[in-house]
Amino acid sequence: MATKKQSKRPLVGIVMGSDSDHPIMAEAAKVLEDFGVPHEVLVASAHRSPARTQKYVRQAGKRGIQVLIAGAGGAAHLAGVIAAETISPVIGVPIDSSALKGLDSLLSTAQMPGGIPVATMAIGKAGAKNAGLLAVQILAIRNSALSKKLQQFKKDQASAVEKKSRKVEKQHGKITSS
Ligand code: RP5
Repeated sequence: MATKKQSKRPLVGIVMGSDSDHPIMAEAAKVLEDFGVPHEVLVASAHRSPARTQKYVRQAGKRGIQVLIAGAGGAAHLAGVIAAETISPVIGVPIDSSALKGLDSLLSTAQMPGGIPVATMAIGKAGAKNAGLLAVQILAIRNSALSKKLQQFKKDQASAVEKKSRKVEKQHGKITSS
């Protein structure tokens, strides 16, 4: 069922409700690639292919998947349906694919009843990127190499802000406290 072939056993499963979600969910896959985390990517819909979704999630844990990322738009039940079938952490990404621009997906993904947690990210690409990062952070709890990579990522991100600030300061004059 997995669509992405990798040499190592995948640790993260990225599921999306439709191939139209792929340009957004590719952001999560990119983060995992950057951190060298083996993962798989597939389309399975909570509404259009419920049996496929259930089958995938039930087998995922047995195959070594430790974290699941689910992206869906509209009446977005995918993350919740996946969370109902697993004890692994589930990260939900609301996709802005409907007339309501993702507010519907955000609420459908976040407003889970007590007992079935879904870690819900921001709407769209930022949410997908953060889903990838959160998956890395979860795996890093027991993986010191990943932990070091995350620390370096934070440092690089902070340096990038300083670099951008220097450009802006050049135009407007350097502030004394930076
Ligand atoms: C949702 O419906 C999918 O996750 C997607 O965001 C949205 C639209 O799907 P398509 O009609 O583009 O396949 O289930």
